[in-house]
Amino acid sequence: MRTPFIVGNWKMNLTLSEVEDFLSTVKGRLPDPHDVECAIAASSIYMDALTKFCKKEKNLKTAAQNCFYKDSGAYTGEVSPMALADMGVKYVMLGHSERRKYFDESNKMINKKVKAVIKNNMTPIICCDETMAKRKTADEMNWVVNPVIEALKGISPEDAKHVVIGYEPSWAIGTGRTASAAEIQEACFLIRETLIDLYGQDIANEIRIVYGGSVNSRNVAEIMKQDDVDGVLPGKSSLKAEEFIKIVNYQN
Ligand code: G2H
Repeated sequence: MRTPFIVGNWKMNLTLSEVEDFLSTVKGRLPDPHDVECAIAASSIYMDALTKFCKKEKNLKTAAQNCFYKDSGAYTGEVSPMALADMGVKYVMLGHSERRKYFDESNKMINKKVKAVIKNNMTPIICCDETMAKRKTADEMNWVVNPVIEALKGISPEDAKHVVIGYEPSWAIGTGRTASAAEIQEACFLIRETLIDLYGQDIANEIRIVYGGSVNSRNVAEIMKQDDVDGVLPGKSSLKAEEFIKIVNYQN
């Protein structure tokens, strides 16, 4: 079945020495990867430090927070998916609500990035945003599933079964206001139903859906109990190594 997946999203935080402190604190204190798969999504400037650490510490995987959809060329300031893969990066987060909000990333662009990440043998963590306004007004099936449908356009069933979907209601991000376990399950169930429509039950059963939005060591266990929730994406609470260790060891 689906292995629980916990990805700390550091966003644009930490200095190199803080990254080194974090990694030395978590060393040897992460769960067995068969019980819980753990990853850190760091800024590209820390990919080298992180991938080197992860080669020794098999319980931690490296994730990038974004990348471009071309492998190389005259795209000043962008990060190549081919270069990330070459460094040993395993996952790339795409379409985080902060990318959509501050950098105008569209579903169309995210779809191109999903294809580029898969082409480079990495796994996309496709984030779909949901605003409170949309939840209140729009047709129930649209408020969270459209970004999933758009991001997966042209992705084969064989490739789709490896992707991770991140459900992140923007009203719960960095606000301290976590969605309730029932709200999270409701959205993740709708995402699963959409995946069934797109790819059939067997493939949909393999795809992991993770929740992000003010996750911490106190609420993680309840969120993880939900049927269609396969993991979490803690942001702020992943910055402190001791708190991250507690979150990933939620089963103990
Ligand atoms: C959502 C989450 C990390 P936070 O962005 O993906 O952030 O846990 O700080 O709400």
